[in-house]
Amino acid sequence: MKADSSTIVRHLIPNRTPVREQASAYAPANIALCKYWGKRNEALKLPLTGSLSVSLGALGTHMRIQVADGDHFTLYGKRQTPDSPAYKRLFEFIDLFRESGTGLDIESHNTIPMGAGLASSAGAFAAAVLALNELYAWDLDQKQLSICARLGSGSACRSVAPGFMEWLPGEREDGLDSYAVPLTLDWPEFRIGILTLSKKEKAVSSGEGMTRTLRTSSLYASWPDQVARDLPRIREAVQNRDLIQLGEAAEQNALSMHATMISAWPPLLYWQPESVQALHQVHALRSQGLSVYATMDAGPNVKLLFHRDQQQDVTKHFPHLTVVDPFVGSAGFANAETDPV
Ligand code: 2P0
Repeated sequence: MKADSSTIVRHLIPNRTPVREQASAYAPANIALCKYWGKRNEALKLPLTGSLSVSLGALGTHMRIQVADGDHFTLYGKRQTPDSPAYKRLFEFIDLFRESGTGLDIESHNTIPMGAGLASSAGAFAAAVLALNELYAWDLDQKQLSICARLGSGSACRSVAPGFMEWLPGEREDGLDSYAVPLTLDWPEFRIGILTLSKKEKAVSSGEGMTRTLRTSSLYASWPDQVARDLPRIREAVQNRDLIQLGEAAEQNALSMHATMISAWPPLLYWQPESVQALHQVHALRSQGLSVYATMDAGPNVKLLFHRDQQQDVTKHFPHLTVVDPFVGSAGFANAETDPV
């Protein structure tokens, strides 16, 4: 039998009736240092390659799920209508886990803007799974939580724990070996700077973008080799807290991903003039001796990687930078708060 999301979920969760009245959870967004771009199975969100990310500390999703009469979804304090894309996508996901007839009132607040290439869906689906795990008292382990979150959005599997996470792509058709594992270490000096150049919803979603790239870009054939080269370099750099090795590999990996996007048809040119300008500025700063590197996702915004002792110099050149300590602000999120019945 061909595996689908609902059979995977049935395999993972012990019950489909809530045990508590409500539960809340927080999950940070994450930024990939080695990117996930391309799926081997679209329905199960199984990637063609591994990827490696770092969480975004206090930038993520707070979600509260409460048993209710009927379904409701409030996002940023605004009630979403059942025909809105955000409502449909969330409840389609929730439906995988619940008995039909259980109404849920879901309140979500993202601390990062949606749809701006900052992967807000990763924190959202991870927070949903963490909250459901409490509401239904499933007691899933981190690997199972990661698999469940992946079914909402691939990158969400890297948001069920803070810090550096590596997504093992797996080989199985049912995807039960495709999940993220933490690289258990901290790196107190490591900082991410987010240069928000546009908060506009992107025209082509990541999911659609990767499908298009896979189908139409001849450069995509080189992507798995690029990842095979970059992923071990990035993993090793994280383990050795080597910013230069990490920055060089991460920047090349991001630009290689964009090369495959740009060569897709119709082209996926997420870059804006401001994005290119920021990249040039990063290169100019490096030539002046500053260790600062750039990465970009499926959007125009540029993220900078640097050490905290260079923060002042970096923000002098990028005054609107949002600086994130990946290890601050997400403490305790793995233990979601709950209200017992
Ligand atoms: C990443 N991105 O590794 C890559 C880099 C965007 C560019 O993961 O289709 O929203 O839901 O699995 O997780 C964004 O992709 O896509 C993403 P789906 P998702 O962060």
